[in-house]
Amino acid sequence: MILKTAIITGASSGIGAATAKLLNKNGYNVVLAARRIEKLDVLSKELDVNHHIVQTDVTQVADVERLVKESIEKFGAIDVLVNNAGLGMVAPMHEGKLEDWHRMFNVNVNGLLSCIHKALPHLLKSEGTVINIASVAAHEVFPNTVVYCATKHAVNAITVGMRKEFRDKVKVCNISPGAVQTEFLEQSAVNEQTKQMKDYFFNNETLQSEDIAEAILDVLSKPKRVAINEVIIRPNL
Ligand code: NJP
Repeated sequence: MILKTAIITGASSGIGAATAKLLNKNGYNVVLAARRIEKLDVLSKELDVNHHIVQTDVTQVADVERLVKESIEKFGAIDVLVNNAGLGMVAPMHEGKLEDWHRMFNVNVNGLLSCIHKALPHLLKSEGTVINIASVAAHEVFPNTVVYCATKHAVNAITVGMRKEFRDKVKVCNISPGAVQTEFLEQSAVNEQTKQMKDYFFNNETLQSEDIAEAILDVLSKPKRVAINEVIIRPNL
């Protein structure tokens, strides 16, 4: 039997790692992409043989080209691209660093676009699926995360536009989580706003990475005639 192949960016922690495990357990070849190779090596011990690691910084086009090339060389096709690599910095705009704003756009938007651009010919061939990990911040704008919200609004626009252009050729879905207990807030500056958000994330029964991975598997498990284009998952609080 030919297994389907999924590239997962940001597979070294959180939602990406949980997705890699769940898809692999459910019969997918998984290609793990992230910068922290040591974390990918640890994750690989929990997977069956049908996986491949490509150290990838999604902001580097050459890395993304290599990711796609090695996925094809190893597994022959790309059926699923999970654009999950992303980060968010929490701060009011007057305290924000310009380099952080640019970094969020470079990873969350430009990196995602590089992955789509390089994988698209293969996804068209396989009639595959693109899953963009957007956010509730793709649909609402919150203070203290204004630039992050802008990046995720851009992701939403890309998903909506791709759905209109590709229709029956490539399925496209936004998975838009609320608060998920991951390393997400570790990147952020130490400030009052980050502290408040951490308190909310970790002192409540917010989402687990596995909840998001299950939603991704559910989207991928539908018959060809069914395209789920948007899933919003919030903590039940
Ligand atoms: O966070 P975390 P999540 N090139 O920090 C990777 C969205 N989201 O799982 O390169 C390649 O555990 C990084 O890998 P590494 C969020 O916006 C979350 O929560 O090794 N990869 C790591 O694997 C994001 O799009 C919440 O450092 C790069 C991964 O990204 C997605 O969920 C809420 C990279 C981040 O894993 C996964 O985040 C929401 C690069 N240049 C949306 N830079 C939430 N947690 O509450 C980073 O609405 N990565």
